[in-house]
Amino acid sequence: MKRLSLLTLILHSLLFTLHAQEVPVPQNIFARDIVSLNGDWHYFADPQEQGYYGYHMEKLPWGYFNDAKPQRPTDLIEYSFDNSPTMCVPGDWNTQDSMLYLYEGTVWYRRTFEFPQSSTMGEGEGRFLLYFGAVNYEAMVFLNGKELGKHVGGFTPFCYDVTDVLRSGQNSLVVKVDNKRHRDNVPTRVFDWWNYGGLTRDVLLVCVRNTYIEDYSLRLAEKGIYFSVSLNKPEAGLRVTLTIPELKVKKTIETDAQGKASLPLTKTTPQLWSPDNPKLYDIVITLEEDQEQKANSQPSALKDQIGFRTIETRGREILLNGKPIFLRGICVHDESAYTNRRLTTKAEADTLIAWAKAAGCNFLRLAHYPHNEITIREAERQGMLLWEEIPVYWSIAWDNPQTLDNARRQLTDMIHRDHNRCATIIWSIANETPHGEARDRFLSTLAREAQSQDSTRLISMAMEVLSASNYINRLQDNMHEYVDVVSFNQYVGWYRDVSDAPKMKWEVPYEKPVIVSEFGGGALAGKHGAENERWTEEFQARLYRENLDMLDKIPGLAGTCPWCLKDFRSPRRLLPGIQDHFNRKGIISDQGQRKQSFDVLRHWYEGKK
Ligand code: GCB
Repeated sequence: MKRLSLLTLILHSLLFTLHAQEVPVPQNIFARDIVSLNGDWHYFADPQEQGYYGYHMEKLPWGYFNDAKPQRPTDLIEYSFDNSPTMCVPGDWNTQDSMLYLYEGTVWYRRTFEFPQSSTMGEGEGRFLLYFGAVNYEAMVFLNGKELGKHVGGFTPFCYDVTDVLRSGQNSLVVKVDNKRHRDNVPTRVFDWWNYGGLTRDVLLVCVRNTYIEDYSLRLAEKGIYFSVSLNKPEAGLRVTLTIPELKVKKTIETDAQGKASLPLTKTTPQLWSPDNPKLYDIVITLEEDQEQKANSQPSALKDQIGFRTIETRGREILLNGKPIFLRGICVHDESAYTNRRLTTKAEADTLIAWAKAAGCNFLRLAHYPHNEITIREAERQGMLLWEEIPVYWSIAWDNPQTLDNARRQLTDMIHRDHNRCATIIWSIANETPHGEARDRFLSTLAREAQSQDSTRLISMAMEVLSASNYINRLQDNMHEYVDVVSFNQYVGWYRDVSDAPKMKWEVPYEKPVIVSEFGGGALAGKHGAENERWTEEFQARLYRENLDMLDKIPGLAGTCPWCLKDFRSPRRLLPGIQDHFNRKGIISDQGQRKQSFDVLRHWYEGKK
């Protein structure tokens, strides 16, 4: 009996590995031939993971991923997706089911779908990819009972080739999602935001040809534009055509033996993208099919909108398109206004961007992990510069090579997803990390990785300031060598005495631009009182006035990002009647009320235009 089940297990795992494979996420997924698998998914919580492990913690071949149903009256099956409630995907589970508000553990999700969904789908040559925009934190994906793989990291997309696992008729897609916090994860066990669990971004079935454009890049070069493209396999001699109608560009190039091609367009001078002129160009990239496919198919066309700009530093200045710019920023979490849940729609992204613009901002720090791609695209359309970040936050397990691999993968995936988005000017590799050799090794590896993946943007990280004496703060961090912009967080007036700001002096001994990546304090919207009474709007407004005066004196100040745009949920914020699970450092409340600090900031930013 034992032997038989071992054999079953071996066969089972062999089948799993034979049939599906994780593949790189194709660039610009929304422009592909996609079928949405969003909508209502059945779900249930499984705090002991009994749908995956037996009572001796052995893996179960008959786990919940089989989506089994009793066939005979005697059958014992102690779960049922069909009879479980549904929740909306994309979305977090915490705000959709009050029982799951603070839940951290495993939830099983299932949806069924018909395949093919149209008469042409699935005919002839082609592959099918299953795409997840983000699943927090660990996802195990099963299609028709077969395990496709496991993905770790809550904010970046991933994809499986499911061509051989799809079946015609009804398919069952099951995802085991686990958002338990662990010391060795990225982020680690403690962080100041809500640990929203679930299938938080889109789930899509993507139809591609056998050979398809996996990635492409268009950017401003020293002269004109530089275009490069790579296929999903090393196929030579395939013709790729780039069209930019407004610039009268139509050029065809051929792939080399690695399935790559590139082209400098030296005579093309696009208008430059900037917050004042967020000019985007429609582009089309087509891949001519190989001979076999040519006969019965149209060339596949990929459409995108691309902006062109440069970003660099000169001494202590940041230059956008060659001109110094002051980054009038603000920090924000990937959480919707009013409903206060994981952001999932364009309208929700637009609200946050509109609020930031009303406060006079031209720059958003997307804290502390990669945000929804919708926000990045909307920011690009609306002329909002961006800082993107990975969740290397506070005290990561610096000595664990797997933790480094995890962080590196999140960084690479973020860069891969957004490298064509001109709004993004800074990749941030960390936030408020404790100084030390192991940390320096870890972070310098990430900085070098970001630099090698993308030399067209600036690298930064939010550093911590260790005060040298009571009223002199000197920034000292070995990581200064590895970043292009020196950024630091500081909470003078909040985590230290409220009256300190006017006395404080700052020293930044590096010949690099400086961004104050956080400062601020809490206030409950509508609570009024004296300027020295904590939690009042008056207290927060005073803190803003004094901090802004203080920061203005920092030599090389090239931008500020107060913490933060909107009150956001955090399980660390417990004070009843004031916090109630919200970090109250927003200049706007969770219900959209502007606090007095909003006007203080807006006024200061007026003077920085
Ligand atoms: C910080 C963190 C940020 C917190 C903030 C606070 O330094 O970077 O994630 O939410 O302070 O409110 O204390």
